[in-house]
Amino acid sequence: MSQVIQQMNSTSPAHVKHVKLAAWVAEIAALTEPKDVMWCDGSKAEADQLFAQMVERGSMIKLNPAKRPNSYLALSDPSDVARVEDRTYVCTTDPDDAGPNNNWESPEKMKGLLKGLFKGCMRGRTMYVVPFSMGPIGSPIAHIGVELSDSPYVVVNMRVMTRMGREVLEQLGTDGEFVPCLHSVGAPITAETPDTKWPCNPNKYICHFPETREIWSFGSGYGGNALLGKKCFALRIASTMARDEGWLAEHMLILGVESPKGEKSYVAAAFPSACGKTNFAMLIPPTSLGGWKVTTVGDDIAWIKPGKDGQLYAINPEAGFFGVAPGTSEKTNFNAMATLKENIIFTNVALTDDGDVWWEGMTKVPPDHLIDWQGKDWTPADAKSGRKAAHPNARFTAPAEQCPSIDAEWQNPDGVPISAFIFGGRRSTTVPLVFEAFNWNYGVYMAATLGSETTAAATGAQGIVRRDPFAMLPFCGYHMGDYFNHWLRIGHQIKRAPRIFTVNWFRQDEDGNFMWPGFGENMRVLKWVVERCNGRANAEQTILGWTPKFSDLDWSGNEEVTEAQFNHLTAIDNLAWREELKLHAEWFEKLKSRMPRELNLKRELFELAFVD
Ligand code: TSX
Ligand code: MN
Repeated sequence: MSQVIQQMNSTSPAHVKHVKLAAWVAEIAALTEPKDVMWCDGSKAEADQLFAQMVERGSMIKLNPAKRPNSYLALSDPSDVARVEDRTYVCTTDPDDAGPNNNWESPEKMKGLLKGLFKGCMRGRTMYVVPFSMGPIGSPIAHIGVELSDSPYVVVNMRVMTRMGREVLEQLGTDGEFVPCLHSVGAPITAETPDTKWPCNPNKYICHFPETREIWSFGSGYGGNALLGKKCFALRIASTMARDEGWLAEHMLILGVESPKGEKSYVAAAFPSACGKTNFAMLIPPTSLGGWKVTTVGDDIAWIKPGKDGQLYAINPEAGFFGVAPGTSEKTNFNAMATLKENIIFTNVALTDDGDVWWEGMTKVPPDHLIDWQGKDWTPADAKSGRKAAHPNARFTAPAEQCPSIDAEWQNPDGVPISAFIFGGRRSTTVPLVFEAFNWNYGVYMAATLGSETTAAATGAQGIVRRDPFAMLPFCGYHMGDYFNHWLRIGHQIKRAPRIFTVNWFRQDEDGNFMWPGFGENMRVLKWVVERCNGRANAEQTILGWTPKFSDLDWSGNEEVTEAQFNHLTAIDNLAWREELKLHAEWFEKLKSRMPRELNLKRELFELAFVD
């Protein structure tokens, strides 16, 4: 095994030629006082050894290899189950640079506070050095990070979610640029505080320093709080890099659409949470449409840069899927279920008696007995009292290459050319099934006012629209008004701008029934979208934009939607839109200090148009 374990105070291993990296690792080791430092090479042997250690300590359960080969289950502390937005900070010199969309503290004060928390915080633990590339190694769109973490769970997850290890260190060379990402669960092992199965600290800080491009995360071992390549780097820090350098770091899936003739188009799409983004990224079209195919480039994040030809090119900076398990089934996402067959890390799902996993929505009928995500016995009787076997935010960590629909170009270092952007929210009223913006700036308006209704499960209250512009509200590392300006500017800079569409799979009738069947049937909409881009689909002009008439979609094999239903589903209700525009005004008011004039003007134009 090529890993190097060292005692602290000794120098870096011989193969580490990057002076700045070696110095930073030594500085952090001196601050956090781990019992040793391990430079991760990213090998399978290294991961196997870490899994074995975690199984021995009770931090992971090895699943039955006959059912789920090379797969593990981690059950977290009940206090550490999701991203902690109220503990997430963007630390800029000027508070207005962080904007009202972020918690703010000054870099100086926050660094001081964090240095206090990190002092000796890794005592008794190993500090892992995890070099990782967001995007194919060496891609002109990719960037490198190095995470220092005292969590072996983080290491094995980073190995799936990023390109990680020795090759990245080689790519860094002697002076390559990297984003330093410091992470600790904040639970030193002492005589009074022995190790636990899921160490964490009730005092959590997820801090970003965009001006120096650094990340410091303390107290949580879960998901986006701890896997720092994902939301912290690939979205919050990268969005500020993108603003400064003229590209886009977006909370978007990327999919390929192939026509029966073999014509390929790529689409990037942003949806707020609980809209089925991963399901859309892995959609299986109805066979009745005659050979249309959807392929997956990514399910969560897109880094998009203008190419020399003036088009936008996108890469998926990740190498895996960190998806929500509950609700995933062969019916809702066949490709995801196939991806999950082996080599998977599950977190907070339930354990079956035969050593496999289960979660709500996986099968219609639950098993007779389970161990739930808190390690307690569970039977279907518990479902009746509302106790869930899997945590609603339970996750799978899966290698992207195992996805049957993975796109042939998903690792292309130059990215894939984007023909269309799609923005979608969960709206029971007002927003029609699909429409195309008249131009880039109208599209930016629609994305800037994107909203999604809270589901009863999340808040207890149904039907309240939360604004989530570009699905980026929790992930934009700077002022949202500046972000809108950046999007407007990009539109001027590129030669062939992608067309921009709004979709809504979730409109309901008066009785509260979904009017659109969704899932694979969304291919009918996606086909119209790509054919609009290729100049082959008809549309009707409305106040909102271009919308399809019933006859403009391909209904081959359709048994679900009548023309009358479709007209209901795509109707534009002037009264509802006048109310909607008032909410847009309230929303823009919150971003006033940096709000682009262009978007306020567009809002007023819509207001005039909707007064009949
Ligand atoms: O993921 C979803 N998509 C996108 C799929 C490509 N979901 C699940 C959202 C929760 C994460 C959807 N739910 C979609 C959808 O298009 N549409 C709906 C609403 C819906 C739910 C159930 C039915 C129809 C629509 N029908 C039956 O249950 C039979
Ligand atoms: Mn996401």
